[in-house]
Amino acid sequence: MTAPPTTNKKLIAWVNDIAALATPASVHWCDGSDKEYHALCDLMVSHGTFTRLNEKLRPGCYLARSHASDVARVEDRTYICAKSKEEAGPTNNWTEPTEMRAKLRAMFKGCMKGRTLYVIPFSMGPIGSPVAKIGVEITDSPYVVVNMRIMTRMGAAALNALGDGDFIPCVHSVGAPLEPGRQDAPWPCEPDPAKKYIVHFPDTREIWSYGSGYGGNALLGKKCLALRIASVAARAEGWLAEHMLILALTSPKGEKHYICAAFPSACGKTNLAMMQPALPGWTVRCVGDDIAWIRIGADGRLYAVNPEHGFFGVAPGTSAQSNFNAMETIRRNTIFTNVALTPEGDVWWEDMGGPAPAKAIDWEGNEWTPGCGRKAAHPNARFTAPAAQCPVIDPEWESPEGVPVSAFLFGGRRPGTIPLVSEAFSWEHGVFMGSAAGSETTTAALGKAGVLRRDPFAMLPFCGYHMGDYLAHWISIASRTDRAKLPKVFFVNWFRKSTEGKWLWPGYGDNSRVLKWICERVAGTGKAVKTPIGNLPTPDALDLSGLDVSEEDMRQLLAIDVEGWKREADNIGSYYDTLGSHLPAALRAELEQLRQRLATA
Ligand code: O2Y
Ligand code: MN
Repeated sequence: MTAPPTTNKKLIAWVNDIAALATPASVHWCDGSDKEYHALCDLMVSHGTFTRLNEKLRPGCYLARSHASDVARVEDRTYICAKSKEEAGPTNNWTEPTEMRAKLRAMFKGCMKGRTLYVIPFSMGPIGSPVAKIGVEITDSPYVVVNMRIMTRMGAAALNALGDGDFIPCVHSVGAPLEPGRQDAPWPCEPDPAKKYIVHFPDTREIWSYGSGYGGNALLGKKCLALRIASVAARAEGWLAEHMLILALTSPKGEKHYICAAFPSACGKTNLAMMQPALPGWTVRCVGDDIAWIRIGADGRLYAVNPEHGFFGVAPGTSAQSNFNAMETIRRNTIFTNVALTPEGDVWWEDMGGPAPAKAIDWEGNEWTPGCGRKAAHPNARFTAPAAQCPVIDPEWESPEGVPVSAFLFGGRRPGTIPLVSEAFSWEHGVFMGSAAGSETTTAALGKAGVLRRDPFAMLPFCGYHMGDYLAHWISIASRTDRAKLPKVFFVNWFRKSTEGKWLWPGYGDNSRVLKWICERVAGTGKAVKTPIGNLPTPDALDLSGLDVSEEDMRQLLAIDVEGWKREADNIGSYYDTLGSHLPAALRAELEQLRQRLATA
C-alpha cells in the first residue's frame, strides 16, 4: 500500500482494518483527478465493463451493462440496524447491530481478493459548506469510483476538507473475490439476491453494502448517506434530510421562488426539476432533482442545499418532449447503464423520441430489433451526468448556505379523488398532507395495478428511523422558528383521470401553471376557495392561457369528491394505525378535523 495522503488517524486505522479483513491485492486512494477518472474508464473498457460511445455523437460517454440480477435498489435487503427494532420502526428491516456486524465481517472476509480497494473521500454538499458532510467510501468497484466522481465532490479536495475531523465510513464490496488466473466478469457481483446486504448503523453512523454494484446500493453517498443516515443526523441536529427536488420559478417580472417537492418514484421528479414552462416569460432553474438538506437560517426561513453533484436519472421515457434539459445534460461526459447501443455507437431507450433504430444491442448484450418482444433498455436504466452540464442549472445551486424555500410540494400518482392542487391551512395540515403522500401502482415491477402504497414524504425507503418519529420531527419544525416564515405547503396530483380513464391534465411544461398559482399564493395574490381538504384555486385563478383543456375537465380536476375523501380519510387512519404510539397527536388531530369538515360538507 502506498502511503495514505492523510494524517487522519481514524481514517488510516479504518482503511487498514477493512484492508486486513477484505484482503485486496492493492489499495488506491482516490484523488478525484481527471487523470484518475480517465485511467479507470480505460481500465473498464479493457475489462469489458465499459463500452466507449461514439466520440462524435456522445463525447466522453460510456455504456455499462450490469449483471441481469443487479438492476435496481434492493429494498428487501436494506436494513436499519438501530439498537432496537422499535427505533427502526415498522417500515424498515432490522437486525440486532452486534449480530449484523458479525455477519458482515464474516461476509467481508477475503471478499476483495484479487481486486483493488479504492478509498473515496467525498463531500455531500459544496466543499467547505457549513452543512456539508464528509463520507469516505471503500469499494472494490471502479464503476463505483467513476460514478461517485460525478455524483459527489470527491477526492483530494474532500480529503483536505476532512483534515483530522470525523467522517461517515461507508464500506462497499461487489462480493465477488477474484481467484488467481480467473477471468473477471464485466459486472462482478453476488448473483444471489438473498446474499446482498445494504446496511445502516444509525447509532455509529456507518454504512456497509455487500453484493451489488448498482446505483443506490453501491453509490453510498446518495440514498444511504444523504437520506438514511442524514435523516438520523437531521433529527438529532434540528434540520431535515429530504427526498426532494429543488427548483426555482421566476416570473416575467423577475420574482423568484424556490420550491422543494417530494414525489414517490415514477412521478417525473427529474422532469419537473428541469421543466420548460409552457407559460411564456416564466423560467424554471434546477438546484437538484432528488435530495434536499434543509435548515433553519439565521433569519428564521428554511434554506435548502442539494448535497449531490450529479444526476442519476432514469433513461427510459426521457426525451426532448418529456425533459429537453436532461437530454441536453447527457450529451457528453455521461455514464449510461443498461440502455441499448445503436450500430452508430450511440445510446437508445424506449420513449426516447424519434424512430427506433433498425437494430441495436439490448441492455443484456443481445441483438435487438423493433417488435422483437423485448425491451431494448432495462426499465431502470440510468444516466449518470454532472449537474453543472444542465443548461438550466440555477446560478445558486452550489450556494454553501442553500436557497430560501418558499413552498413545499407533495404528490403522487392518484387517478381518483385527489385534486390537481390544494394548499394546506397550516404547517401541521401540511405535514398531514406529506404524511398521506403515495402512489397507486401501475407497473408490474411495483406490484398489482391499482394498489395504493402510502409513501410519507416519499421517504418510505429512505427514512433511517421510525416513520412516526420522522413525522413528529416535521411537526416540531414549527416550534423552532417563526411560523410566519415557514414555507407554504401544497399537494399536487398531475395524474388524475376521468371516469373514462383518460388523463385530465397534460403535465410536463403545463405544470408551470400550477407552480405559478403556488407562487401567487406565497406572494398573497393568488385567489383560492376554502374546501374541506384545503384551499383550492378559484375557477379563474389558474393561468390556462393557450391551454387546450375543456371546462368540464378543469371542473373534474378541481372537484372535491366528498365520499371519495371519506374513504381516503379512513385509509389514512388505517395507515396511521401501523405507526402505533409514535404517530404524533397533531396528525391524529388533523385527521379528525378533516373528517369533521367532510361530515358537514
Ligand atoms: O435503482 C437505483 O439504484 C436507483 S434509485 C434512484 C436513483 C436516483 C434517484 N432516485 C432514486 C429513487 O429510487 O428514489
Ligand atoms: Mn429518488
